[in-house]
Amino acid sequence: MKEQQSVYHNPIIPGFYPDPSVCRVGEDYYLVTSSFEYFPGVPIFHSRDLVHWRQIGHCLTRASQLPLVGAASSRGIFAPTLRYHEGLFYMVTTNVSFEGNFYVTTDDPAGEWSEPILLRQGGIDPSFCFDNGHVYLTGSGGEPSHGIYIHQCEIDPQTGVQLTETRHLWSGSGGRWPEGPHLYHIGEYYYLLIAEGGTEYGHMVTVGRSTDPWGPFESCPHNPLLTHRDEDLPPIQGTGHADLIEAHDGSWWMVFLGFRPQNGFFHHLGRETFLAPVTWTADGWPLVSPTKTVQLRMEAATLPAHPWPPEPARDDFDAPRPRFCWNFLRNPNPASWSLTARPGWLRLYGSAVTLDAEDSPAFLGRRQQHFDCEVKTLLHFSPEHEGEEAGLTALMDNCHHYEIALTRLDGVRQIIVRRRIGDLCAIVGRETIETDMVELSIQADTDGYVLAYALPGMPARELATGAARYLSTEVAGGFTGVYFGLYATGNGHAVAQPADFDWFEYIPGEV
Ligand code: 6LW
Repeated sequence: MKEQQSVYHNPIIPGFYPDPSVCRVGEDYYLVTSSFEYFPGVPIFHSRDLVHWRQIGHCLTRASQLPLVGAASSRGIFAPTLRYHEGLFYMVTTNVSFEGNFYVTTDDPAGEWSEPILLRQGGIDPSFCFDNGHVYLTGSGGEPSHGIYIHQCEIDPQTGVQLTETRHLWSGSGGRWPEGPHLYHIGEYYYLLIAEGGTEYGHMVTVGRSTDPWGPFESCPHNPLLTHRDEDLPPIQGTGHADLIEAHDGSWWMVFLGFRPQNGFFHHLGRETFLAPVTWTADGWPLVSPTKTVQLRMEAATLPAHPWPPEPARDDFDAPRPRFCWNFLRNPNPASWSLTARPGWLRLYGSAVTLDAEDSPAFLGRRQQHFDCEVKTLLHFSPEHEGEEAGLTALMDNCHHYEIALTRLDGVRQIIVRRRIGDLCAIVGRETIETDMVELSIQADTDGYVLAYALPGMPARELATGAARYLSTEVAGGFTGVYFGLYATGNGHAVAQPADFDWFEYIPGEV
């Protein structure tokens, strides 16, 4: 018999993994999160204990499911909902840059998902509730100028066709931006769990209930169920956008997003996935905790622990497909990268497009998931023409990133560090080098980044630093978090030679 754990740690999925939604199939749990302008989209995770998650794929792996050409940063895919019903998984979400609300289905969550089925109902944050032959599509709609509210219609799950008009359902408990709704039929009530307050420091989870799926909904007397808006800034803020789940042992849980401010007032890892146990009051309302807050170290009995083997720190690029942790920016040009052209290396073919564009530069990146960590790569690149560049970046969005790169500048081969912070862009470190083989590294802590390089057989040389604050949500805005990326660009023209990366290491520190 496996041991129950009495302690677990939040966030359960660190780094930019917001708007979590969870479903259960027997003793298996599946979870999805938002992905915005990154491709493939909507990462999907598997767990056996709700605490330990491992990624098993993405729901949106084809451009036909996920058009992102020209999508602005923090647009693209907003909050998804994952549900399982009679042998099929349904993932419903919004591509705010293209077709709006749609869903995809599969019988194998680790495999390919269907082509998108478009939904007529507008707004964001769509969710399905399967209920005795009815399928309710609940979402957040209205107009910012006339008020946002939760709305709903009934659909045919085979075709997506809307069977009823969209109706106003609930405006929440009084907070701004009622959104992220999920409807559940539990016992004699329909519970409508929503987020209010906006996905920043005022965020909260609230609930209403009704005996009818169309309402009227009575607001829970102890709303909000969860909020950190009245807590000291560190360690957790912005908790909201939750999804409720009954575990196979009958215990109840909630996954939700939150963020961890650093040094006072900023957070740069994005909104992360958290977990809290839920109990029920005698009069049938869910309760997270009497304080309405959660901790990083949660003292709670969980399902029997089921950890997964840790991901190896080093990616040797010897598989033909990128590992699940990797993402492209928007829809990558298939000719911009290869894992087979030079076996055992990632090859990037730089185009004119730079990291500054809301476009698809030659780029492969993964989330920064730990405040303290180090990333390293071995680059082989011969910049022939002025401006040709390849390197390693810490990137919040197209206007906020730091990079260390091998380039040709003023007719000479150089290693540079560039800081791009909003309208300010400067090369803040540069050294001439002879070789075309160089190890690049970025060392991160809660304050910022140290960008360094090492020539073969030589100790590393620190070239410049960058403050984490300028890659934070408070500075950059938006909904995402920092990525570490490998990239190549000709800064206005195509690069003559490909950039080859032999390996990449992500060495985590403490969560
Ligand atoms: C998400 C919505 C939200 O769709 O942010 O403000 C959006 N809250 O619930 C993107 O995560």
